[in-house]
Amino acid sequence: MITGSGVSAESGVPTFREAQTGLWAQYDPLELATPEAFLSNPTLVWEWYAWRRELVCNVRPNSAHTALAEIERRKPGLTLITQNVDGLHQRAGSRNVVEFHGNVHRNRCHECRALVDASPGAPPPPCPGCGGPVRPDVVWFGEAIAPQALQAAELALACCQVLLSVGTSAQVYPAAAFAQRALQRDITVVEVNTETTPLTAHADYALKGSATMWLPRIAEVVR
Ligand code: BV8
Repeated sequence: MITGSGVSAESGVPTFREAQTGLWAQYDPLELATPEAFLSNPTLVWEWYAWRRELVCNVRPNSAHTALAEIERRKPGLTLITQNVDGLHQRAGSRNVVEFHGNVHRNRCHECRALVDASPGAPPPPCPGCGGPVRPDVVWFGEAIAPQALQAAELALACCQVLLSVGTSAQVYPAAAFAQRALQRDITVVEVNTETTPLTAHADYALKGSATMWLPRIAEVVR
């Protein structure tokens, strides 16, 4: 299972490529979600994540999130690899979640990577351990995926028979490579998306439509 921001869309969380709203409409997420943007303007990047964190805290998981948690209860071997940083899968009850791009509710030191408690308000003080700048514990463009997340995702791919790709534009790597690698290994790939993506033509089953339309139905037939 791999999910993208389309799963959270129906909870009211803008997908990564949708225009940000309000003050943030003038910024491109692909540019803000980078170490360069943080180092050149830490306050701006911190405030963007504070806005996203608050937005996510004020929404609820939707029926796609709860259907995925139900599928995991019926299929304990399910691994949910999510590109989303909003924590909504865990709030819906999913347990075996690989946060491939981190989690916006955690903060860490940009230098020593130690997790740091920081209030979501004003930009945080320097890292208490090494004095480095504190930033959200997410993976930015140009940064490597955390080794433990990469290892967990590779393990899941190594032993999976069906890969469900839900609500992702399949354009961000290395996450997008998983479905492609699954197809090369004769793993059945099912895509759920409201639009066509680079994966659609290659998937074994491309289910056009929303995550909240398809995932409860899939949960119904999973025994
Ligand atoms: C790295 C956290 C190397 C931050 C994010 C080839 C190989 C390797 C790397 C690259 C490569 N080519 C390019 C790269 C570099 C880059 C990359 O992929 N760039 C893209 C733009 C081409 N990748 C990286 O930089 C990665 N790191 O490669 O490091 C390295 C190695 C060693 C040492 C140093 C470096 C890191 C990428 C991680 C970036 N961080 N998030 C944050 O969130 O602020 S990515 C970000 O995009 C989000 O996590 C988001 O989830 C993710 C992917 O987007 P989607 O989830 O797919 O969202 P999107 O809006 O695109 O699409 C939504 C989809 O949902 C749409 O298809 C829509 O139709 C659908 N939808 C909408 N509503 C619904 C729906 N579907 C169903 N139901 C609905 N209701």
